[in-house]
Amino acid sequence: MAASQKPSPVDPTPASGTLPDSPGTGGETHQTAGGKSPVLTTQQGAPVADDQNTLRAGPRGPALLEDFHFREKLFHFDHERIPERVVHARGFGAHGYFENYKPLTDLTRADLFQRAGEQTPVFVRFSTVAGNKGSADMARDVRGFAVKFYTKEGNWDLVGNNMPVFFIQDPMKFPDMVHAFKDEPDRGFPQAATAHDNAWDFISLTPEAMHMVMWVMSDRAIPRSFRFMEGFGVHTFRLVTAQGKSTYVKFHWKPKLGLQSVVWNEAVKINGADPDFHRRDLWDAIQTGDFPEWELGLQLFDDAFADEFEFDVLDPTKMIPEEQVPVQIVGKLVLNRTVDNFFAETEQVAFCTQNVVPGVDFTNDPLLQGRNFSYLDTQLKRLGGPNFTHIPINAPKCPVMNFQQDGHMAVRNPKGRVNYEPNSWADAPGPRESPTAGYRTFPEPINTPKQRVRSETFADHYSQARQFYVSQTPLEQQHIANALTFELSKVQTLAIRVRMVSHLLNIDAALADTVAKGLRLKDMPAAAAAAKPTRADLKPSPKLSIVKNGPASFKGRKVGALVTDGVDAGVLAALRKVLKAEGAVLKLIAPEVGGVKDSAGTWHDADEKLEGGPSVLFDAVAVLPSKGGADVLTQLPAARDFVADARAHRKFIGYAAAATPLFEKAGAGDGIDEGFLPLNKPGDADAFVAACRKLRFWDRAGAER
Ligand code: HDE
Repeated sequence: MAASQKPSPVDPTPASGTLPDSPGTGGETHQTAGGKSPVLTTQQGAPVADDQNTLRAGPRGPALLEDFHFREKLFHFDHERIPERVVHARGFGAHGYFENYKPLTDLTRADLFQRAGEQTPVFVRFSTVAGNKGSADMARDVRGFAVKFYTKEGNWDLVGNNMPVFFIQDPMKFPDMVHAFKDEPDRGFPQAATAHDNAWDFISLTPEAMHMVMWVMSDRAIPRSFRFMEGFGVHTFRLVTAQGKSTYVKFHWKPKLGLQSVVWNEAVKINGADPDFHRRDLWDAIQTGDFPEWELGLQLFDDAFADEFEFDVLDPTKMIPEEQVPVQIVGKLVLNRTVDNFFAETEQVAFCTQNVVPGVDFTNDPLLQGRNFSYLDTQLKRLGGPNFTHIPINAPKCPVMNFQQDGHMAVRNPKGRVNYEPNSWADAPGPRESPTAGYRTFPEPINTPKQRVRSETFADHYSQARQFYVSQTPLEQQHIANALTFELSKVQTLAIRVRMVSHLLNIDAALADTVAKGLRLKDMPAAAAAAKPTRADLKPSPKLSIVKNGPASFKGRKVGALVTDGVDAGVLAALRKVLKAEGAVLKLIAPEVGGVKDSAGTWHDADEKLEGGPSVLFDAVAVLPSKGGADVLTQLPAARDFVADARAHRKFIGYAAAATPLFEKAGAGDGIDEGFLPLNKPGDADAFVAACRKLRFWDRAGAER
């Protein structure tokens, strides 16, 4: 059997083409039940005759060591796992491009920003932080938002989060922080949750964390979708021109579809109904051609601003309100391709904050400096050697020319004799450095003693925490208070709860009071000692609220329609049409997964069986039983939950008149408010979808469940 050039079925991802083709089996095929299949081979390419039975001495005898196919198969299987990321283990990635709107030559020499309309390939990985690889998507947590730009002058990794600040100011504290947040070491739980003693013990002893705590207790920590959340580079970076001029920059990603989060009770239920809620959402959107988009925004400032700003721009627990330094939009990020192989791409992608390109530089933010060590270091453990840059997902898409060689799994091996420089091989001297084209570090003057200290300018821990809190709508403030109360109620040590409330007193007295009452503290503690008093004069920043920055339309959102046999054919058709025009999705939920027959006798396949499609999975719901169908639904607990949850989560509910008995049975009968919209005739669909653009009927009376 002759080897051919055709790739074998185990050929690596085609993404970058840096790996050689495996020889395969000469493209021979076999007729099988499923059609023509290529011949199965060992990793060495030898064709396999029997993949069902091990080689043994006689039909009932012992296995033989000689069975190279079995041993190789098990050996490979035994080594399938690599260490999961110590943080951000659970993630989901996709490919796309960044498109630059206009040349930014005056700001940076970074190649990707030089030409209007130029597209640079990217890979983006979203993640939760604390949970392990198998944890649920909707944990209350920060979301990672890591972008790898494959530029013509090397890979630039912007490894950000969906919150613009961080818990700590010094990288020395990162291992302590992560240890405290993750499952407790003696018991191995709780998983993917900070609602436990160790986490709040650490936080309550770390006043610098208070600003970030406000963000993590807000609805930002339970986003409805990766597509509806912002991203932030967090640290102050530098942009540097070809002439060496530096401008400070904070990077922002703004979702084109606006911001949206879920409410906590929904989050808890989503984790049960669909632990893959976020990854499925991104996968579905890309697969159906509804490509998620964000715009890249820059906050630009100089030393003069940095000097007069109330806080230190090197302090990663502080942000710069957009009202103070507006965000300038310079380009867009489009995710338009899901991965071919989760492990090869999403798992093996290695983001390193040290990956910058000429024109982008670091500042002395201590956390950023610490990260620059950690990310490179962690890949060695995770990916097994220094050649992880040879893996297609990590390989730059521009020439890589240097004399680094060998090591585990070296794939990109240079030819020829020269492996050092300088050399005197005139015919093929190999690459040499270029003082003009090469990366040049911004020559920031440093003249200061070496010491282990925390800068005085980092000492105000409460003012921006307060500013965040007072920038929220009353409902969002209530959610923060509820989240703090919930988390601290899971803390068994009273002293920790009390210590946290003493910090809240420095942020907002009413917030501290609500939480103290929610926890039923016997006495209000004294406010925590503060290095700097809280500034109450910082203006609220409306950009910090999710509700104030919602979408302009219902695009990208989902309606779950609960239907039965006899559902009004005209209403269903109209709803489908109006939602399609809006760019939203309709999913049909029925008592049986097979589907329903509408009033005109047309069959509709269901997307979900009722028990598998609770209302928490949708942005709005329509309850469209026929008269007879309503009798069936009222008997089904899942139908009652569908309605009761949608109502409690303040969703817009479209409904057929026949649904009223179900509402009564679900305890929602006398609570039919303006968030309930009739869907009795085709013309009603427009008003329903128009209402849905507001996402939630926040004015609904009664507490959220
Ligand atoms: Fe990370 N972080 N981090 N982090 N981080 C990692 O790198 C670390 C920080 C962020 O999808 C690790 O490859 C230190 C801030 C994201 O693959 C590790 C410090 C921000 C991701 C690491 C921080 C982040 C990571 C684990 C404090 C927002 C996931 C696996 C000095 C700006 C990237 C890995 C992906 C991952 C270290 C703080 C974001 C261990 C030491 C601040 C999005 O290297």
